Amino acid sequence: MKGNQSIYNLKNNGFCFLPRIFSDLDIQKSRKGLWHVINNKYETGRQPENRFWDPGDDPYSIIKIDKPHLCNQSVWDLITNKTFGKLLAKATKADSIQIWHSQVVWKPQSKNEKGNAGWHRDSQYWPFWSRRGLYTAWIALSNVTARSGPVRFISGSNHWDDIKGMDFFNQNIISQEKVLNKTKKKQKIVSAMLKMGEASIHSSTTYHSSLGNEEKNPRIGMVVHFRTEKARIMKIDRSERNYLDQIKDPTIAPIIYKKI
Ligand SMILES: O=C(O)CCC(=O)C(=O)O
Repeated sequence: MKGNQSIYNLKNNGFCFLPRIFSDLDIQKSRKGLWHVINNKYETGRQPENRFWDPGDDPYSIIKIDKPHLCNQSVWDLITNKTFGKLLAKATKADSIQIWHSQVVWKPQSKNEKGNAGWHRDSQYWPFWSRRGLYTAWIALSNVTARSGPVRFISGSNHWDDIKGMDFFNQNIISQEKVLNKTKKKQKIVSAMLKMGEASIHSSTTYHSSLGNEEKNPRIGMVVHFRTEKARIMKIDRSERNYLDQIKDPTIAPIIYKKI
């Protein structure tokens, strides 16, 4: 990802790339940890928040599990890495970084549309958060190539109005792109081809998606949703309030950087 590190920035493009942060050992341990979580083995005794795939389900389909960092120490250690926290703070010009959510998106070799993640912006799923101060870091736990279904960002889409019909869970990307092309004539799409241990960051309003993995080896992303001190809680109902109460618990929502 070398040359690209300085080309893109969060403010103008809505995404940026970080240099390699994690060691081979970090990667190996967290890949193993995530594989355990995928297979219902929860080393810490804690369950993930949500599972969208279970053993026995289609082995060619995208595997998404929410908050795997609760279930496995190596996954927890990966995302709470101090250097990672510092780099997130530097990229977002923030004084504090709190992880409030995570997911593993593990993409085995895909068949049909089953490996697709539809176009969306993360903020559409988070009505309880302001759009400001909310970001996602995507850590590559495998080498991500053009053929393995990289995350693709639309440059500058962080400044767009909402577009109806976009959704992570809609795997019919062709139909979504018809809508996108009608709404926005010009789009610059940038694929995040990351080496193992590198990461990207995107803002909560950046449109992104990914296509299937045409390679034999899985494409593995550890997705870290974080907030800075600029994030605000919106007017919310009781169930959303209960959900967000988790941010008061450092064993669920660790603060990984604080300026001193
Ligand atoms: O890993 C993917 O393909 C999609 C990830 C995603 O939607 C995200 O990082 O917000």
